[in-house]
Amino acid sequence: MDTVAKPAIVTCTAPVNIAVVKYWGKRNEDLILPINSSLSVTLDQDQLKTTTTVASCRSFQEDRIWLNGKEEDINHPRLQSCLREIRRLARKRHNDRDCSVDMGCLSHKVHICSVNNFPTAAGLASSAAGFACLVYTLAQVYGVDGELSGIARQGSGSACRSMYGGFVQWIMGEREDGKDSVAQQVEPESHWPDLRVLVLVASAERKPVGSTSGMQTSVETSSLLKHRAKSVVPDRMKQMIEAVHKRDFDTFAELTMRDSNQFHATCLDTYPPIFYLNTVSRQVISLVHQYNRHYGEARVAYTFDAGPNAVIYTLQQHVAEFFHVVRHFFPPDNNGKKFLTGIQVEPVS
Ligand code: 2P0
Repeated sequence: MDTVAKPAIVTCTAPVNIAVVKYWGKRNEDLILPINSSLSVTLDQDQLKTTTTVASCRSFQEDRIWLNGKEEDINHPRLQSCLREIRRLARKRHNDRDCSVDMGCLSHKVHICSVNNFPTAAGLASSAAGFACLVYTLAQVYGVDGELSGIARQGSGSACRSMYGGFVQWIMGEREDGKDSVAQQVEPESHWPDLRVLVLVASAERKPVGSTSGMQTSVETSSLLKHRAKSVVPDRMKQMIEAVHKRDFDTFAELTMRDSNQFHATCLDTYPPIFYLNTVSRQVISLVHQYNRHYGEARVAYTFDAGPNAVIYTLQQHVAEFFHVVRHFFPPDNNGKKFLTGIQVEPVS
């Protein structure tokens, strides 16, 4: 009687990150090398996360992947890059005589299931959590550890930042092979315990222009993007890291809003232009500025990614009042269309 092959199964979760200095534009499309460094905050994975299960078994005939219950093409070049790189690392470890790596398992095919607990492709960094989770889970299956953000980057640029908690920078690097284009923790989440994040969902619809093609068109057509990458972001990264170190919310807030605004200005400067913000997004921007003006200081900051949903950074002591103000100006209607679902999320490790 033949023994039934039992799969080795590993499940992991990975959090979303929200950039306060945005990544937009690549200098190398294949290796996913950016034209500027970026900085983000990793969110609490109890609320916004990807969960990935990888099963590896000698009876599997081929690698396969299911995203949110639907089978997708495993031959997608970015998926293949991540699989190839993790397997290469595992093989290398084994050749370096690390016996914890089971060579048998290296020849096994994998089945991958990945689910998000938030709307995919609505500008909520789903690919970041998705590829970070995929790379981390594959690494567990193949028994590899160490610096993995350079592999997650090859799945989706912003994914490299989700490999760490707290405040994370993605250093653009200078090398052509991309080996120095990795993520690095700037501060752990415990550094700023009263920082809070609110996600205001203005629309859960799929974005009209995906980030990958959007930034490609911006690189080709926007002179503002070139100016931003060369002359704005390098200083802004230094100022942002300094503001985080000092827990200086006023500076953190202004830099965050300015950077979001400049990112959306580069989208408008792209030809043909890309519009990610909608009427509700613009109303939220006005509301935040009026609120801050009322108090004579920056108490809340908005930032928008490649979609209309607002992410609000604030401090614990202002959450209840600001949430009340948002509810007042954006009351929920019966269809849930008019308004914004608010989720409070904390930065995490
Ligand atoms: C960011 N975004 O820094 C910026 C802000 C969207 C706006 O990273 O082509 O999905 O996979 O590298 O990572 C979205 O870009 O693009 C993104 P690819 P990705 O978070």
